Amino acid sequence: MERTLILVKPDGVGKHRVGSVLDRLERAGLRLLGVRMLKLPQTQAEEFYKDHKGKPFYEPLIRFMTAAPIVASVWEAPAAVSQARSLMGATDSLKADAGTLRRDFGTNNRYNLVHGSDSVTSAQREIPFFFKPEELFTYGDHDWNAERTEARGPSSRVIDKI
Ligand code: IDP
Ligand code: MG
Repeated sequence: MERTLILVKPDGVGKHRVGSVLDRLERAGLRLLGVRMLKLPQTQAEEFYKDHKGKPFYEPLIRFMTAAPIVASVWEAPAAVSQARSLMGATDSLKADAGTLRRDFGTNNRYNLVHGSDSVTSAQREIPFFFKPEELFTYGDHDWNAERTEARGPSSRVIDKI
């Protein structure tokens, strides 16, 4: 199993597309392990994007990412990193394939709606920026129905209808 970090960037929050991002990941079968909204502090943004320091787009990228709240989330699937990157599309929203999040809701190569870890190693570095281990959940799809599952046992009450 792989884990990946997905950020709905400030433009995605401002465009009311948080639900669209989470919805596409959920529908594709990735499992949500944790989610939170925050305003990215300057120092954290600089550290997060430190590999891009010195590039012409670095300073405006930091200004963009710290300008308004983001929504951070962690997802799990057998190939979570590449699956999420496919759903996102190419960095430049204008060049991303039709049907991808960036093409459908992004603006250009800076304001591109979402961040997704580009490798398992990146995900392992990025996830702790936003989540403590105990803030990520391990659960089964049917855990919510524990009462019904127990009811199937020989000595349990059967609750089919309320
Ligand atoms: P990625 O988000 O698709 O992995 P990166 O190359 O890691 O793309 O760049 C990080 C972020 O920096 C992009 O998501 C985008 O917001 C911004 N960015 C990348 N290239 C450019 C550019 O050429 N102009 C403006 N912003 C850029
Ligand atoms: Mg990247």
